[in-house]
Amino acid sequence: MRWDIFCQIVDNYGDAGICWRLARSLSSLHGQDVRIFCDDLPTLNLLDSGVDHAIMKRVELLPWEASYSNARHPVQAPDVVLEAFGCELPERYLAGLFIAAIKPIIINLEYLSAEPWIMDFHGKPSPQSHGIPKYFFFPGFQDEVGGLLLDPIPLPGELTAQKIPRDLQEVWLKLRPKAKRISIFCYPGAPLQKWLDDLDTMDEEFDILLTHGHSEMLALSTRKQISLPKNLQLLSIPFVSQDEYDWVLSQCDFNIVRGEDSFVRAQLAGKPFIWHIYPQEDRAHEVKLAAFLDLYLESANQELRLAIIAAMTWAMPSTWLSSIDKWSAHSLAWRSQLLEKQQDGGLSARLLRFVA
Ligand code: TRH
Repeated sequence: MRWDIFCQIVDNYGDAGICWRLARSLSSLHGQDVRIFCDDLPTLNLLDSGVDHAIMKRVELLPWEASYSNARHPVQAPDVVLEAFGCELPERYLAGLFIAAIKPIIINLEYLSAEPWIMDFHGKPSPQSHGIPKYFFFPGFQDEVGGLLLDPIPLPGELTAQKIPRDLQEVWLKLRPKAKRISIFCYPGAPLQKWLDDLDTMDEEFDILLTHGHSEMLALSTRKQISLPKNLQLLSIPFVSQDEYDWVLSQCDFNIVRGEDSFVRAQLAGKPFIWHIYPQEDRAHEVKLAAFLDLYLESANQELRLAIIAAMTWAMPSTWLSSIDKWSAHSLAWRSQLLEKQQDGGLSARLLRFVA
């Protein structure tokens, strides 16, 4: 079928990251023809570097305005229109759908949530005055909802250690063999400098991989550096492609991730992680985090539960790092459990079945 995905970039990279990953999955795994209309193509293009161009033929990246340029209407009416994260469709594009011979269906792809209430809304119609059928689609962890965007499923770290991505080879040479590796991808509001200072008091070596823009974030937040770190080595890495970022997550012992897509990728990497959830003023993010931890910690004993809740709420590493080995085992078990529950192909497969 033909899919038109509308991607409005709010801020950060996640809206583009999810749309791109979904488009790749629908085209390369499910043989669909996909067009992405995006209002910030440079961000989208930043993510799609390094992808084999065989699938690029099936995925067309277009500027937002191209969705209602006359040249394209109404000849190629799509079968499915996907509004990512509830972005509004351009009026003229919508008008073009009305005169299409066969009406598409519209899907409102919501943000990923572990909250139970989404089970009551997933797959429900969202009646529109224009009469074209529209449905809510909620990604999530429970069996009854839209599933997780898993593709491509990253291989476990030990299988991919050798092939170091070109853009990371220089940094990888600086890694110390005995040091624990931690990647950092969080929002500016995190107490990152304090967190690293505390980590430096542990008598263990840590190589800290700062993703794109985080060393600047640290420089801004650092009080006058009293002394050079004793055990930490701070290394900056460039913004790499999604698959290369997956590789970094798999090669680290611990990852700090954020938003939605890297949050799922960290779980698939099978390593302990901190999810720096996108902060919302009404503290709704705390409810979302608690809902996820309810699922994530279901099989954890009390000691591990307390350690992980402390870590996820930015307690200093010295208060919970002693549980890291148990957490490592737990995160591998969680990865297997996720893959087991999503063996139906996860979000893209469930989306296809729903549309069918
Ligand atoms: O960038 P984010 O903070 O995006 C967030 C989420 O989309 C959230 O739902 C939304 O409300 C908010 O924006 C506005 O985090 P996220 O979701 O992890 O998206 C980052 C994407 O960037 C992800 O696909 C991974 C990718 N990435 C790379 O491709 N290379 C890199 O080097 C890095 C650090 C990330």
